[in-house]
Formats: sequence, structure tokens, C-alpha cells
Amino acid sequence: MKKALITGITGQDGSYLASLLLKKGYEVHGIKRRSSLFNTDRIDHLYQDPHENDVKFVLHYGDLSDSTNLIRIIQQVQPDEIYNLGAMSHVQVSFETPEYTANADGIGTLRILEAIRILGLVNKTKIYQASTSELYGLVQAVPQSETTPFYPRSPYAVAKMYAYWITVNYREAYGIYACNGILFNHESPLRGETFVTRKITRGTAKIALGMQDKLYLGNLDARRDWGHAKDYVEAMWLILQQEKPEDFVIATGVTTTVRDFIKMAFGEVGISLEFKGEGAEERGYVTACSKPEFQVEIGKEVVAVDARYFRPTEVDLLIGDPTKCKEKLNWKPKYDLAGLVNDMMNADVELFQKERMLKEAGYAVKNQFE
Ligand code: NDP
Ligand code: GDR
Repeated sequence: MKKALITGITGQDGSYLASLLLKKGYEVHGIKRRSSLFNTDRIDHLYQDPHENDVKFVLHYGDLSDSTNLIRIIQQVQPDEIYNLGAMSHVQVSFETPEYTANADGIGTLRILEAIRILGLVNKTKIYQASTSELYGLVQAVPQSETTPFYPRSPYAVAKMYAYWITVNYREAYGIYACNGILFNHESPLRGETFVTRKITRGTAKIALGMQDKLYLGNLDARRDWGHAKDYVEAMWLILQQEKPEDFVIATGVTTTVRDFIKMAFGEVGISLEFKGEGAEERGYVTACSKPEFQVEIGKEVVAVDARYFRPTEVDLLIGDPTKCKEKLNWKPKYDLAGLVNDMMNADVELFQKERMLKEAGYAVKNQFE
């Protein structure tokens, strides 16, 4: 039985990947950070009581900023595969916490690679590094492929650039089976609430259910190549099953503006929008509602731009070239953008319908901390 170790197991991708590897018969180990409240919502359905026999899912406390901790866990687990997904992954927040981001996202990768060398696991353990389309940053060429030059535009992307190259270097210098997956944006109902797609699907669901007035967003002109996280974790696994270690772009090849994503999300609840104004003055208004269960006043302003969400340096256009991953990995995504938006909207509408029903029935949970 193969053993995998996942850093960032409590995140969006960690959850889907753990579930995939368990289905494939792996023993899955994950590193979670200590927090003052439970932070395992996304993996609670996978939890196995450590007191039972034959446990296939094991969590370890740890942090990418702590070398001794990483060495100890890797020594104990002796993994066949490590998926380094742990990171401070929010681009805008990285402008507020650049040093921490460099430590966790950049040096954290070095710590994992060094642990493999120190423990003599160079010929045993394969490593997947969660690289990112943010490396392309300021557009040099489109579509972006494995050979497109990088031009990072945030402390996050600069830290990830270090991680990218140190992974390549350890592969070339020591023969470690270490690969970069250069993944373009991928989303899902498990996406963190402050990334733009989830912020939109949550906001749209609440507006359609009469629980929120307006959605405040930043740059609506940014274009992203969005796929579904469930498809992308399959690609991560495939990257480590090749004969030779190589780096791969994982993308759909289709790009969409934030504005069009908003229109698609509102479209799922039968609401049509019209946008007026430019830049920080742009607003979105309701022009029609076709589903009786989701009625919002025609003409109502439901989307507004708030300049506080603009970034000091923006990545305007991402569109990936999936040729290599389709040819060499035979990677076949199941979701297109419409399927992704549909999945996210169904999940968020259900979530807030339940919340509203509880409230209406008098069961609204009072904030336990008040
Ligand atoms: P999330 O933000 O959902 O998850 C990040 C995970 O990393 C969480 O489990 C988090 O723990 C953990 N983490 C954060 N800091 C540390 C640390 N110092 N030590 C150990 N663990 C830490 O990200 P995603 O699942 O979306 O992304 C997974 C990886 O892929 C990240 O590295 C991201 O940068 C990269 N990536 C993501 C893309 C995307 O579109 N989703 C595209 C390309 C790359 P906690 O839950 O405690 O916060
Ligand atoms: P990104 O994702 O920066 O591409 O990084 P995010 O969803 O945060 O932003 C995408 C684009 O939307 C614009 N935008 C907003 N973004 C947020 N978060 N909130 C807003 O209100 C808003 N309004 C407009 C942004 O300016 C940007 O252009 C994600 C992360 O998962 C990274 O870890 C990963 O490496 C990359 O995707 C690929």
C-alpha cells in the first residue's frame, strides 16, 4: 500500500486530494496547523478514529515554517509521495504579510526537499509542488505554457517562484523525483470564502434569497482560466505517476472576466444583470428575474466596485495551454466553466436556504461567543 503525505490537507485541494487518494487505496497522512478553534471542516468526513484498527487517514500537527517538525513527520511516515499544498494562498493578503508568505510558501518548499535529502529518501519519495499560474503575472505571451517566461506580480507569486525553481534545482542536483504542477485557478464549493468565485457565489445566493443587499468586489476586468478543483487534484496525482519527473501546466484553455463570472452566477438563479459605469464607479443592476423562488426588485443595484479590493499590482490575463497535460497525462477534466458555476451555486443556494429555514423556524443559532 502506498503512503502519501499532504501538507495543506485542511484546504480546498487537500480535501479533494485526500479523498481521491483514499479511494485509490493509499494510506493518507496530512499535516494540519494547530488553531484555537477546529479548522478541519473540509476533511471531517474523512476522519478515522485513531483508536480503531487499520486506520488509513492520519493527521499530524505541523507547520511549513518548522523544519524539525517536518523532518520528524517525514521520518515517521516514510511517504512514497508528498503533495506540498500548504501555503498562505491569498494573493491580496500576501501584500499585507510578505515575509510570512515567503517563509511558508518559498522556504517551506525548501524545508521539505531538504528533509528528503537529510533522511536519505531521495530514491523513495516523490514530491509534488503546488506551483501556480500567478508565476506568469505580467503578461509576456498567451496562452501560457511550460515555456512561457515568468514575471511574478505579488509577494505570493515571488515566494512561489522560489519554490518552483528550488524544486527544479533539487530534481537536477540530487535526482529527486520532484515536479511542479503549474495550476491555473481552480474552484469548487470548498473554495475559501474570500477568493473571488466563492465570494460571488455566496453573495449571489444570499441576494437571491433576500439575505444580502449587495456584493462589493474589486477589479471586474481581470480574466482568469477557471477549472474545477476535483479535476485538478486528479492531474496532481497523474503528474507523480509518470516515468520521468516533469513540470506541467494544468488549465482549461478558456479565459473569462470576473464580470462574466458574476453574470453566470446570477444566471443560475434566473437573474439577469446589466453593468454601467467604469472602474471604481461600475455597478451591476437587475434587469430581469425568471425564477419565481428568486425575486429581486428590477433595477436594484446588486453589485458595486469597491477600490479597496484593487491590488497594488494586478495580474490582468491568465489563459493556460493544456496541450502537454492532455497529451502526456491524458488528463480529461469533467467540468467546464458552466458546470463549475452550476456546482458552486447549487451548493451555496442550498447552504443559505438551510440557514434561512432555521432562522424562519426560530432555530437560528445564537452566536455562542456573545
Ligand atoms: P487553501 O488556502 O484552501 O489551503 C491552504 C492550506 O495550506 C490550508 O490547509 C492551510 O491551513 C495550509 N497552510 C497555510 N499556511 C501553512 C503553514 N505555514 N504550514 C502548514 N500549512 C499551512 O489553498 P488551495 O487548496 O486552494 O491551494 C492549495 C495549494 O495550491 C496552495 O499552495 C496554493 O497556493 C496552490 N495553488 C492553488 C490554486 C487554486 O486556484 N486553488 C492554483 C495554483 C496553485 P489552514 O487551513 O490551517 O489555514
Ligand atoms: P487569484 O484569485 O488572485 O487569481 O489567486 P482571486 O480569486 O483572489 O482573484 C482573482 C481575480 O479576481 C479579482 N477580484 C477579486 N478578488 C478577490 N479575492 N476578491 C474580490 O473582491 C475581487 N474582485 C475582483 C482579483 O483582483 C483577481 O484579478 C488564486 C489563489 O488560489 C492562488 O493561491 C493561486 O495561485 C491562483 O489563484 C492561481
